[in-house]
Amino acid sequence: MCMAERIILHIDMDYFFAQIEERDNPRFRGKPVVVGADPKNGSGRGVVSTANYVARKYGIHSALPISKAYQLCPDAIFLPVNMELYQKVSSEIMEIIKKYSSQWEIISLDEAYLDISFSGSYEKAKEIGENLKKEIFEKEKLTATVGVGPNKIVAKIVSEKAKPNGLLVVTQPEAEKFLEPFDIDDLPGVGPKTAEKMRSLGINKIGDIKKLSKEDLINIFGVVGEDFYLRARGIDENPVSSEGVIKSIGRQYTFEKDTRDSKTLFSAFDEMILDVYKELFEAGFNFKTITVVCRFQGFETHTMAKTLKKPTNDLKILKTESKKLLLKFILQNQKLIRLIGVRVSSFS
Ligand code: TTP
Ligand code: MG
Ligand code: MG
Repeated sequence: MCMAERIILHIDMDYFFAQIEERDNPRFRGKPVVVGADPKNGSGRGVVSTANYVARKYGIHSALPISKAYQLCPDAIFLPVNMELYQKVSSEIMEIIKKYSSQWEIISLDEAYLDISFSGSYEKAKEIGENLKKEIFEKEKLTATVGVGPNKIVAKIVSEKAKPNGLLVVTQPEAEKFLEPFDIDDLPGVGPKTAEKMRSLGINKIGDIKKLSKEDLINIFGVVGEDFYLRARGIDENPVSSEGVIKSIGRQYTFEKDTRDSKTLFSAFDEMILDVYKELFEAGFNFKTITVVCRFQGFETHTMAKTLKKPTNDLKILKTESKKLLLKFILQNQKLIRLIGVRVSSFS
């Protein structure tokens, strides 16, 4: 293998929140489990965080309104989000993952990349993946899926396709052909808007992107057009890097009933601010940017951000600045409020 070639491993835990609940409550096994907002016999608001694979057979998935999930399977086991527990399990898993390479990058609570180019061959890389899965299972009694590929983009799509409890290796020469049949939505960077535009141009599969020249892609999609050109060919030079591991910390809350009651709004907001602060404190971060999101009746959603002159971890500043932003929303828009959220970012 040429020295410049890389081997990247992507790992993602299977139905993470729900799998932890199943592990801790063996009586849930084999039954549909949904973690998320309270369904309140179908009138609940908020969304599904995740569902186990049994529940997914009913069409239940992350981000689905919880009321819809209840309609699809009223007999499912509905559980609240026990974030503290999931965070604890996540950090234990990440400690295991980090042992497998000095070059790691944590993407979310249940997902990470490892640069394992040092393995020198895809056979060795596969062994590393097997050992990693085995160690996580032995220590945490949880399954994960591993994808191995020549770069981050390919490794991520490989692991998505190998779910659940899978391990799949796609080598550099296989990568381009491997990607061709998958939907354009599977390609990182292609969001719903871009996907719609691509479909209107007859581009449905990743392989179809190759029908357009680099110039065409840049003309249509701007600078990211060049990324699409490369990614469709299985090329991605992004390094695995632990810098900027967690990009933001935030909370949001959907009200029982759309409201403009300031007591309701601000007490929920205070609670979220405290949660954010706690997580920030535990992570040992300073933030510079505060973002507040406000969703009004009819799903009209706005965000406002404030960037401070200096990074801080001061709760008072967080409280004052985020409340100023929320107040602006309330004053600018007379509509009832459905959801509010607060997020801090630009960490140092
Ligand atoms: P994912 O890895 O996207 O999903 P998953 O682990 O539940 O299932 P899969 O087997 O397909 O990987 O997300 C990890 C966790 O993040 C998930 O268990 C719950 C949480 N999550 C949300 O709370 N809301 C969301 O919209 C998504 C996508 C995830
Ligand atoms: Mg997962
Ligand atoms: Mg994930």
